[in-house]
Amino acid sequence: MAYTGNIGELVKKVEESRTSRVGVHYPRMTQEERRDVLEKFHPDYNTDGFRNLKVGVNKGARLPVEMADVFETWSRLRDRKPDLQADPVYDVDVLIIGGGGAGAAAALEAKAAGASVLIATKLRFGDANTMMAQGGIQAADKENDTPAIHYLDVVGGGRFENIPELARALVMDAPLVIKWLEDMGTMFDKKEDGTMITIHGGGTSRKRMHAARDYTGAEIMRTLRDEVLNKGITVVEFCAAVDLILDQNGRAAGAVLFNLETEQYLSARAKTVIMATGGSGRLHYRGFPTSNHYGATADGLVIGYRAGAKIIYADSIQYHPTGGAYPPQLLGLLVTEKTRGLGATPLNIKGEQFVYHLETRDVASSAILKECHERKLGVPLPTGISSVWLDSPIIELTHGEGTIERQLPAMMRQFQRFGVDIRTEPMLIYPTLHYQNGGLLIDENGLSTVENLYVAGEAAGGIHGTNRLMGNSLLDIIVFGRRAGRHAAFVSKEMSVPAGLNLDHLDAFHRELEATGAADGRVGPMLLPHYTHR
Ligand code: MEZ
Repeated sequence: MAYTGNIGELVKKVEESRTSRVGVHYPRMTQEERRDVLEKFHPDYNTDGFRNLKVGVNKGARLPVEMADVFETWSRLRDRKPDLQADPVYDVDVLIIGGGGAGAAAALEAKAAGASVLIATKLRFGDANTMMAQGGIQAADKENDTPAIHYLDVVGGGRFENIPELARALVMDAPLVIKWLEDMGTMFDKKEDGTMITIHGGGTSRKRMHAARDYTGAEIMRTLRDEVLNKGITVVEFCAAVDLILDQNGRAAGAVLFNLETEQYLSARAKTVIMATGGSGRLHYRGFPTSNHYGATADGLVIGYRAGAKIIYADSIQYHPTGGAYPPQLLGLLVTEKTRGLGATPLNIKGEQFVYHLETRDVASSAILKECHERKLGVPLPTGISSVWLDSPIIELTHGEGTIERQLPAMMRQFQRFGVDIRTEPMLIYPTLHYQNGGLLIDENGLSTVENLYVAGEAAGGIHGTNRLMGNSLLDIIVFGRRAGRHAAFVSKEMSVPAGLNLDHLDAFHRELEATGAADGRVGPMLLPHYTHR
């Protein structure tokens, strides 16, 4: 029992109300109530944490301050431009930057289409947010469901801001993606008769979340990584892209890589480039803790933007309602939404539910912030923060003993390490910085606004509008990774070797920084969080 003292006393309120909550659904909010709680409590609606970009193609756009700061940075190559006319260290058709799920999926499709492929990744192959996604991947492949219904959920959840063609591509490819993964060896949870077990996530109107227990991302990444290695695709690890190389026509034609171990700069020439560098949670917007991987420092956004790629909805950040709050070692770590999907309920200090357990993430997070900060009904923690309960033991009462061990084994172990048995004790949670809803603007093939530069995964924007639903990220990395890989390979086949390689866009960007005084000595991309021990 990790809950002692005051918290130990407060747990009793949760226990007292538990049986009265089994099978009873707290009312969902009306659209007006949702709008109201978002406007008052969601961090994206608080103008304080934003500023306008002073330079680049989206000059004037509103960005979180921390993101604007990394966008407005000097290139690492400012005083040390490599000789691009010399033979490049790597020379391929398709250069993929990033070794998470999107990069791996893109590599497999590009290779299958006959292209020569290189994956360059900042850390180790598979060290990425894909690995850390837990609860599942959405696809409308059951009889009571269709991609059209999935589409309505996606755009409703996205506050109707999604680019329709991208949302359409997402849902239409989804059933095929599940089959593709399964054929490669991903082990999804199934019933004894072989049908997939699917459950709800926040904001879904059908049970379409396919999972591998609560380590779905790790299982998908395992499959993809094995397949990439089996296909003999070259992967260079600990090599971060620090800037894109363009050709004489302004098309993407490679990247300058920085080897983190040897500290050498290497050039990679390519006919096409796929940016699959992931998100930016490690920028810790507004000081929030994050569920994100260590490498999530917005690198791809920074170098893509410098090369002229447009961004969309970069001011839209997702705070996952259920980040760990206590014990302190769990602060910010993901408590998977599958926990809510199985019926766990958010409760205040009185043991009272205050929000329907499957509201979308933006609404659920806002309701928690309201409970803690306006209604002052959060559970005060010895660490000085306020939190709310997520009543996990109710899952056992609803679905039967053993459900948590079977369906949430990773979650159970994560809390058990610190003395909390989530089968009998509720969790303490608070919103955590989870996802960047926007990113570099793409089309249905993953093509950015810079010719021959593709983007897939969290670095891409427009698919999810301003609020992504659970399980649509593991889906989008595969959908747009595959689309980008295929298209890039196709384009590469039609092209001759790019000529006139240059880094002239850096000079232009630096001139803008100089003229506006925007950079203030900062160098980017960041590559590792500022608290890294180097
Ligand atoms: O899509 C996600 O972000 C996801 C699966 C996270 C989770 O809560 O498990």
